[in-house]
Amino acid sequence: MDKFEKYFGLVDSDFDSPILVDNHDFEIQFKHLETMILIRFTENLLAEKRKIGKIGGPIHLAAGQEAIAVGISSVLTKKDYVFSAHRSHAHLLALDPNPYGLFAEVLGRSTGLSKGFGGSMHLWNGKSGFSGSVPIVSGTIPLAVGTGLASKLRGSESIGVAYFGDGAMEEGVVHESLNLASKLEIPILFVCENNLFSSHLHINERQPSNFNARFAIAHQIESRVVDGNNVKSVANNAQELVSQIRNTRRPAFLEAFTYRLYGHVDWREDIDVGVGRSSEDLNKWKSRDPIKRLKKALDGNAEFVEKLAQIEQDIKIRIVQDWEKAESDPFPSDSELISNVLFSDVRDQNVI
Ligand SMILES: Cc1ncc(C[n+]2csc(CCOP(=O)(O)OP(=O)(O)O)c2C)c(N)n1
Ligand SMILES: [Mg+2]
Repeated sequence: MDKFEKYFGLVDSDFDSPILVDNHDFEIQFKHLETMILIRFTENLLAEKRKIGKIGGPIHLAAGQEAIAVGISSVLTKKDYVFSAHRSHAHLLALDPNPYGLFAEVLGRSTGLSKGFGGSMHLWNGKSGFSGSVPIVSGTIPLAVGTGLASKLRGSESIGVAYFGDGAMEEGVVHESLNLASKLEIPILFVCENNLFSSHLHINERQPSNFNARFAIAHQIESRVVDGNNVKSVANNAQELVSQIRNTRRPAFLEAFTYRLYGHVDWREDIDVGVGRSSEDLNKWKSRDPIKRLKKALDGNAEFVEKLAQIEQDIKIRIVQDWEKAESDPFPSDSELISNVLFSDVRDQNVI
C-alpha cells in the first residue's frame, strides 16, 4: 500500500470521490471525456503495436494520467509554449487530438511530427503550441522558462508551460528554473505530474515528503495541489492559475497527483510490480481511473449513453485509419537524413 495518507490538503479517499457535473457543465465535461478517450485509445493501440514489434523504440504511456493534460490544455491557446518529456503523448494530443503525426513518428516515417527522426520521445507540433519533448528528465523545463521570458520581453500574452514528473523535481535545474522564474517574474505554468514514481522507485523511498509544491512555496511561487484524476478540478484550478499568470506575468505551480496504469515503459502493466508498486495499489488506482470517474459523473444525463457509444466507435475507426495511413507512408529518404541532422535548411536560409 502507499505508505502515506495525505497529499497536502488531499486525503487518499478524495481520489474515490465523485466528480460533480451539472447540466450546464455537461457539454464541457463531455468534450473533456472525448479527448481523454481519444488519448487512451491511441495509447492502447501504441501499446499493442509495441508489443508485437511494429514500433521499434521504447514508448512511455500516460494512461491513467489523461485528466491533467486535458484539463490544462483546455485553458491554453495555440500561442502558448508547451514543453514535455519522455511521457508526452497525452500533452501533445490534448492540444491537437490528431494521432496521425504521432503514429507516423513512432513508425519512423517522413510524415511524422519530427520527420521520422525522433520517435516517441522527441515530439514537436508547433501549430498547436506543443514546443517539444525530450527524454532528458527536466531538460525542457528551462526552455519553457525561456519562452515565458521571451514572451514577456516581447510584450506578448503567451506563457510557457512545463510538464514534468515527480522524478524530474529531483534535478537541480528545476530549482534553478523556479528561482529564475520567480525572481525575474516570468509568465510560466509549472505542472508537476506526481504519479508517485520515478521509473520503478516510489517517492517514499526518495523524498522526506510526497508533496512537491513545497519547492514552489520555497521560491515564493503561487501553487495549487489537485486531484489529477479529476479533470474538472484540474481545469478549474488551471484556469485560475493561467489567468493569474497572464494578468500578473508571474509564474505559478500546479501539482497534480495521479497514477500511471501501464508500467514505466512499454506495454506491461506489471513491469514494476514487486519492485516498488504492489498489485493492490495498482488495482486501487484502476478504480480511480479519470475516464471511469468522469463517465460515472455524466451518466445521469439523458443523452449520455448513446452519445458516448457513437463517439467511442468513431474514435476507434479514426485511430485505426490514421495508423494504417501512417504505416503506408515512406521512410525518410537519404537526402533527408543529411538535411535534417547535419544542418538545417531553416538555419541556413534565415538565421546565420
Ligand atoms: C537526466 C536523466 N536522468 C535519468 C534518466 C532516466 N529516466 C528516464 S524516465 C525517469 C523517471 C522520471 O520520473 P518522473 O519525472 O516522475 O516521470 P514519470 O516517468 O513518472 O512520468 C528516469 C530516471 C533520464 N532520462 N534523464
Ligand atoms: Mg513520476
